[in-house]
This record gives sequence, structure tokens and C-alpha cells, in this order.
Amino acid sequence: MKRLIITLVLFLTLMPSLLVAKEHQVKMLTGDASGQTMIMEPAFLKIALGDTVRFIPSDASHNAQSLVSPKGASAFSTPMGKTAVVEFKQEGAYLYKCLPHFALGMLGVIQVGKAVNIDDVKAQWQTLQTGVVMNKDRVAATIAKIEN
Ligand SMILES: [Cu+2]
Repeated sequence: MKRLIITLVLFLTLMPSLLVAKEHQVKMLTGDASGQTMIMEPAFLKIALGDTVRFIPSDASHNAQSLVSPKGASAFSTPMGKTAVVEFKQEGAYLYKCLPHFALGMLGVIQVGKAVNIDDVKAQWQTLQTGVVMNKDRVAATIAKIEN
């Protein structure tokens, strides 16, 4: 009986963190208050496995689509200029872009749990960065925030 009660208490204590997925927000902004342009806000976001992210464009010209994802994760692409929610079901780091503003450095990172693919993201950025002409340092700084 005592063991049953302990099990029950443990279950009830851990249950909220296991079952309740959180929703996070990323704003896709043409400009922010500090004068930065074509920016994901926040550019780096750490979430838990199973959490969702609501991508909110400031106007019709932005979307979010995955560039580098962990192995086994499905790619995502939100509709242009529309708010959309993406669920992250695979652990690891996701590098994503706004399709029209990739060259302007409109990229972001979502880390889901442990960044199991950190080396792959950093290696692929070395190739991808040749296509980014603006805000390249900002993207590099965002990628540098990925850690295990
Ligand atoms: Cu954009």
C-alpha cells in the first residue's frame, strides 16, 4: 500500500512536465525596436521534446522553413505571411529560414532537448553561409548558442 502511494505521488508530481507540452512563440519581424532587420525573435529558442512553436509573421513576406533538422525529423514549412504552429517531435537542433529573406540572414535555431546533431548543424552552416550576404555574424552567433 505504501509503495502504491509513493508511486502515485511520484506519478502526480512528474505528470505535468511529462504530459503538458508548452507552446512557444517566434515572431518573424521585418524590423525590431532596436533597429535590427529581418530577424526571428527570439533567434535562438530552447524547448522541450513535444513542445510547439507558434510562428507569427509581422507581415505577408515571412515564413519559417527548416534547413537543417535532426535525423528522422520531418521538414517543416509554414505558409507565407500566415501564423502557423509546428510541433517538434524529434530531439536535436533545427536551423530554419524565412524563404524570401534567407540571403538577408533571416534564420533561427530551435533546440529541442539535447542538441544531438550539433556537429551536423555547424558543418552545414559552413556551406549554407555562402548564400547569406547580410547579418551573417548574427546567424553565426545564434548557432553558437547551441549547446549540449
Ligand atoms: Cu522574412
